[in-house]
Amino acid sequence: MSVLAEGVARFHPASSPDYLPGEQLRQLQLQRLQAVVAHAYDHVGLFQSRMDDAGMVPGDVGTLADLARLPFTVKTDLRDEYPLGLLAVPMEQVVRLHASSGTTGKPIVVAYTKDDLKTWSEVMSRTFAACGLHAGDVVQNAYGYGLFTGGLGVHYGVEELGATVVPISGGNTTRQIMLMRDFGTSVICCTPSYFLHLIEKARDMGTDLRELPIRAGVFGAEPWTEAMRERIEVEAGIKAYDIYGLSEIIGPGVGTACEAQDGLHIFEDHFYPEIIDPVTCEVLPDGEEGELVLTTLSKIAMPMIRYRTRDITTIMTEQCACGRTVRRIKRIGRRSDDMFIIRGVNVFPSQIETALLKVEGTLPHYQIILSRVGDLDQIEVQVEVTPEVFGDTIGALERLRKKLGGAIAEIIGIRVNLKLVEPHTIARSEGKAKRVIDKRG
Ligand code: DLL
Repeated sequence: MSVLAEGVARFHPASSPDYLPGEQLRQLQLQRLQAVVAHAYDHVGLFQSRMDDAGMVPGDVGTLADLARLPFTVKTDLRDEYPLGLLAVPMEQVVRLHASSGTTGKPIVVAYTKDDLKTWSEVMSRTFAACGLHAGDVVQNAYGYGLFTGGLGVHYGVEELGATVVPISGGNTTRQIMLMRDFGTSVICCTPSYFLHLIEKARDMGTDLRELPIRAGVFGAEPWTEAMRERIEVEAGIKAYDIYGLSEIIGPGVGTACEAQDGLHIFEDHFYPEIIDPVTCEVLPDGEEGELVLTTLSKIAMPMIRYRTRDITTIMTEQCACGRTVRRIKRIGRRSDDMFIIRGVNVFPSQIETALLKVEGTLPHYQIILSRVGDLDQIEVQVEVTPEVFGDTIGALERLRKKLGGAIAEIIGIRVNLKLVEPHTIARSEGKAKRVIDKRG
């Protein structure tokens, strides 16, 4: 069989777990859940003591609903057990470590056995299949290689699918554009904010991405809005797919958009999703918004039971037009960690992004600066504007400021200090964008 035929066969509706009939999927999930809970209980001290405290033994998990009785795992557990206290296998079975830098203190470390790496390649190739990639595609991988899971996770997924990976990593933007042209890159993988930088750099170099063979982007690792997706699709002439994942669970490959581009399918045969009320910790029914909690169903080196992601979303209830049976979550627009409170109002960066993308004359580059004057919190939003507006009259800038100020106030309910700045003023990211600078101490 040719590589193309194999790739297609592997992900054919009849054989991919993405299309398992509901009952079969639930059965598989239950079997795997029982096995992973027993594995974690037998080999990880923290899980064992938490279950003992809850008065539970692995044999108590008789149905998928019993999952809701198990204790949660949180990010600080990984920090407290730094580096490898949550390892469930002897070190001789670990073939890879990754780490997530986090914003403060020690990173969190995650480990993989050979079988875990196979699972990861599988879910990543299913991700790419859902995004319409196939053998023959030239995939430029501009996620960072190294301890970050983005680079290597994408890398092996592309190879597993049978497409060509160009392992360029992040940064060196001029070279990215040269290779995109010379190699006939058909798909780019990076953070959405880095892709915005690429579009801009290409334009500065006199290259219009719409005239290159690139037809799709596989973007994730940070929140981005639907409005940003539309902007990227128009400006680069590509389809922009959203992919989701986190180091604690596996890296990228937890969920992906498909051709219908309406939410992200979770690879439920490996990662079981629940939505909880972040305050009461009650499990919410599908269709309600809350915090995503994930349980790994097949991870061996470092299983995670009911990991609280801090990501806010909703499990969608309708069947997807693409025919996949694995459930979908809505685009993750916000993390509970990203929320800041200004004058008693909860604000998420994505709300600012939605507002500014509605107003003509602005560029999709912005930053939010929080400070304190006396006892009062201040919020300043810096937004780049197009060269045309910037070079226009003071009156034109003033009109734009009013319009944008109004659009932001309409969404978040308070007025912000707006600073309209020249193009290229705000620092560009090569990985995850830093949208908020908090100087409040
Ligand atoms: O960012 C893994 C990844 C790499 C995902 C490449 C997609 C592509 P961490 O560094 O551990 O892992 O960060 C995980 O990033 O909990 C979310 O808050 C956020 N995140 C990841 N993907 C998305 C997305 C990788 N598509 C954290 N939309 C997660 C919104 C995302 N947020």
